[in-house]
Amino acid sequence: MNDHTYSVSTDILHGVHIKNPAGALSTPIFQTSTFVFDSAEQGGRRFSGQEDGFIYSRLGNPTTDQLEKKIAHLEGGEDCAAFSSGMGAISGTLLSLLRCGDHLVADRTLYGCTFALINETLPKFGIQVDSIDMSDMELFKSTLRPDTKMVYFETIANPSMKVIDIEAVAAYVHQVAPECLVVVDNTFATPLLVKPLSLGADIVVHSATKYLNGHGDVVAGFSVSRKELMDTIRLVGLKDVTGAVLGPQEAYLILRGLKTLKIRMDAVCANTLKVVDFLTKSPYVKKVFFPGLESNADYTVARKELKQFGGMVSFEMGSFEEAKKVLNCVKLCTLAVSLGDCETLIQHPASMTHSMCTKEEIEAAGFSDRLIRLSVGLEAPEDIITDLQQAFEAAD
Ligand code: LCS
Repeated sequence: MNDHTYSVSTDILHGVHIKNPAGALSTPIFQTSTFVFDSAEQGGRRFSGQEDGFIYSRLGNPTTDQLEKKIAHLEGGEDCAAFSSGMGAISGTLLSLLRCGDHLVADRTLYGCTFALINETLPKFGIQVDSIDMSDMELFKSTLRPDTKMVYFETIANPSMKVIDIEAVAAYVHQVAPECLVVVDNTFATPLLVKPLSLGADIVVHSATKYLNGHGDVVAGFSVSRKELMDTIRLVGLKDVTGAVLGPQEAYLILRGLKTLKIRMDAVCANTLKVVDFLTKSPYVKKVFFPGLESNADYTVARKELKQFGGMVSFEMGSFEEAKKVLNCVKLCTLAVSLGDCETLIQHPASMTHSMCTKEEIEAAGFSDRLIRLSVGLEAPEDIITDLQQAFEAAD
């Protein structure tokens, strides 16, 4: 770690001091599954933790290790574990720290697979789940129990973009339920918009498939927290339960993608404001979901919590058929799930990313089958807007 306090752009590049073999500027890809010991004694010392050093790539790899240090630094955590997907990070984290009989409170607006993990899989293992609207602080306070073990939500929720007050939730949880861990999925915001750990969260998880990598060529995830929790997450959730280890090639690509995170996020946030302005004025659009809109119920929280409002926007058309037609009529926006890539991606949550949720669960999560989700990319914003306008007209 460096002694200087750098601005974010510099910090991403230089905040963690890394010395590569042979003076290489970029991190080499250590494409190896295992590491050679000098002696049987050394192998024993490494396994017992008496000596630092690599053993086997499911337990650690130099390329991945550098990436983990960078992400821990960016999120302000003591340690980070890299996983082979966001779902790997989320399931590895939750399954490391919860056990049969534990009580979990989760927000009801979550990425579809996370929603399914929490509401369908965890109860099969005897974990009691309350899925509620955590924006309602009174409801949250009456749902949290002194013995609740975990609270889970997304900084900017997928796909309704709601923003929960991390600081208020964490302060209340730590006062009322001392053993309870506050886990926040920071995928949509990235540490550039908010650092949940600095607001009192205990663990941050990420799908690095999105903005952190940013180039649509990697599936990856992270869990970041204090050392003591990360030891458990790494040794149980990553090593034993999921084995969902990130490969060194992917780690290299994320290290490369991270170098431009700040300029990508700034450009995407600026483009999104223009696209949102167009959407709010469009007669074809019935409702826009974006944290930076004053009409948004969470606007005050979003202004307080987020440095910028992000690159994700959802909007409702008049009907399901119209929404589908818009998706079939776009020419520049790319019809694909995922988000946070250089290209603008457009998708239909009810039939795609959240298709595992029932109609009632979708309604409870605050959206409908009329909703379209846009991940604004790095194209010129006027081109994105022209494309949406022609798709709206063609779908009418
Ligand atoms: N957390 C959030 C907020 C997500 O949006 C996703 C994936 C995940 C976790 C899981 O990450 P993965 O395992 O895919 O790396 N979200 C997707 C989406 O909205 N479209 O496609 C995937």
